[in-house]
Amino acid sequence: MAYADLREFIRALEKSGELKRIPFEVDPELEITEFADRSVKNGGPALLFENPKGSKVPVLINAFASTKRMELALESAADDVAGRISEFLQMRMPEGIIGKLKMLPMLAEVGAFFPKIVNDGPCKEVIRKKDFSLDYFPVLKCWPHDGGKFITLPMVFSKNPDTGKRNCGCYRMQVFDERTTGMHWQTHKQGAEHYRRMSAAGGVKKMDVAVAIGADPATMYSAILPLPPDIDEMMIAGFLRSKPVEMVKCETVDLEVPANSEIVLEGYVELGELRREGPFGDHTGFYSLDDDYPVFHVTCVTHRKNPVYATTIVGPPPMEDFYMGKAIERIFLPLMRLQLPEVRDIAMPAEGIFHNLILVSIRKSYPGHARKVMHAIWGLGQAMFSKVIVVVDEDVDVQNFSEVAWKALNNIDPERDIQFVMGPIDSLDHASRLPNYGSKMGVDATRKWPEEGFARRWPAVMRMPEDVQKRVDALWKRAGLK
Ligand SMILES: Cc1cc2nc3c(=O)[nH]c(=O)nc-3n(C[C@H](O)[C@H](O)[C@H](O)COP(=O)(O)O)c2cc1C
Ligand SMILES: [Mn+2]
Repeated sequence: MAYADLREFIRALEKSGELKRIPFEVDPELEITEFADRSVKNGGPALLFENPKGSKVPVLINAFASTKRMELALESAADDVAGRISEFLQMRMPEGIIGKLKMLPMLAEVGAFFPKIVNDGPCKEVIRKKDFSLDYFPVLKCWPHDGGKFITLPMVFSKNPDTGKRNCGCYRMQVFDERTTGMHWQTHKQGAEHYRRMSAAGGVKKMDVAVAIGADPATMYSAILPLPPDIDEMMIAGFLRSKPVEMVKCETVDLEVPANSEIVLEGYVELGELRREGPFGDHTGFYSLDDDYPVFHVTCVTHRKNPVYATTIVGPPPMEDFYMGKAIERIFLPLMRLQLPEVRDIAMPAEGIFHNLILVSIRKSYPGHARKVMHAIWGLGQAMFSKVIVVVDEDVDVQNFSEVAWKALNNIDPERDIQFVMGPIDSLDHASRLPNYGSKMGVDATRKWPEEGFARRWPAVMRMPEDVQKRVDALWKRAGLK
C-alpha cells in the first residue's frame, strides 16, 4: 500500500524502530548536522527533531539513510524494484488471444502510473500569499563555513517551455532572506535547461518555479533520479509506489505540485538575475566554492497544518545520499542493460561519491569491448560524470571492492590499459582545470586477449579443488581448529 504522505512514512519508520524523536531543543545551525552525521555513521535511526531552536516546525532527517529505510521508503528492496523494471522491459505482446488477455492486468498497471490532477489537497490547508517568511521553517545551516542556511531536499518543479513537459529535480536552495533563495540547478540538469531555453526564446522575464518539501517517500525520492529529459518524475514516482501521484495546481504559478506535500513554495526565477551562492559543505565531503546561480523569488507559501520540514545533510561519506545513490545504482541497472546488455553489474563505492568511481563487470565478447563500455557509459545521461570507470570481467564481483582492487591492479599494464578522455564533468568537481569540463579515466582491467595484441600467456587464479577442501573440512575439525 502506497504511503499517503510523509506522516504515514514517519509512522512506518517509527513502527519499525527506525526513527528517534528528539523532544528537546536542538539548533538547526550545525547541531542537527552533528546529530545526523553521527547517526548515519553509527547505523543509527532517522531523527525527528520536535523542537528545533527558533521554529515551531519539526525537522525530519536521515529518513532514507540506510538500506532498510530505503526499502521501507520504496516498500521493496531496490533489487526488487529493478526486477519489476526488468519485467516491464521484457513485456512483449504475446501471441494469441489468451496471451493477450493475460497481459491486460499488466498494461492496466502501466496506465495506473500517470499522475492525477486533483482539486484540493493537504498542502493547501494553509495558504499564505501576503504574510509569509521562510524564517518560519527550521532551515539548517549545515556546516561551519557554509554561506548560509540551505534547503537541501526540495522537489523543484518547472516546465520545459518547448514541450510543456514537467520536470522535478532536487536542487539545493540557499535562503538569502525571508522571500528569496538561490536556485542551484547545475548546468547539466533539467531545471537549468528549461531556464536556458526560456532565456533564448526571449519575450518573458520570469520562469515559474514551484518547490515542494516533504511528501510521500517515493515522490520525494523521484526528484533525485537521473531520468532522461522530459520523462516525468511524477510518473516514475507513480510506478515506484504503484499508485498515481496526486497533483494540485499552484495558487500563483502555472505548475502542479504533489497534493500531499508538507510545504510548497511558489514563485519565479527572473531570467538573467544571478547571485553568489555558497560555499556549501557538499556531497564530496569538501566545501563547494561559491558561484553565481539564479535566484528564486517566493510569491506564495502553502503548507499543511503542523507541517514537517524534511531535510538532509551531505558531507564526508557515507551520508544519507549514499543510500539514496545505492538504490539508484540498483534500480537503473536494468535500464543500463537495455543499451549495454553485456554489463553484468555495476558498483559505486561510497568513497567515490557516486560517479568518481564506477566499477563495471562485463561479459567480454570482442577486442576492445571494455573500452566500448566505458565510452557508452560516458554517453549515458548523468553517467557522463563518471570520473574513473574500471571495467572487469564477469567473474569479478564488483560489489566486493577488495576483489576488484586485487584483480584490477594485477590485470593492468597501466600505459596500455588506462585511457584518458576529455568531456563534461560534475559541477561539484573541485579538481578539474575548469568548472564543468575536464578529464576522465577509463581502466580496462579485463583479461587481455591475443586479438588485443597480448602475446604472452594469461595465468589462472589459484583455487583449491573441492574434494581437497572437503577432505580438509574434516581434518580441520579433527585438529580442533575453528
Ligand atoms: C541531497 C541531494 C542534493 C542535491 N543537490 C543538487 C543541487 O544542488 N544541484 C543539482 O544540480 N543537483 C543536485 N542533486 C542531484 C540532482 O537531484 C540529480 O542530478 C537529479 O537527477 C536532477 O534531476 P534532473 O535530471 O531532472 O535535473 C542533489 C541530489 C541529492 C540527493
Ligand atoms: Mn528530470
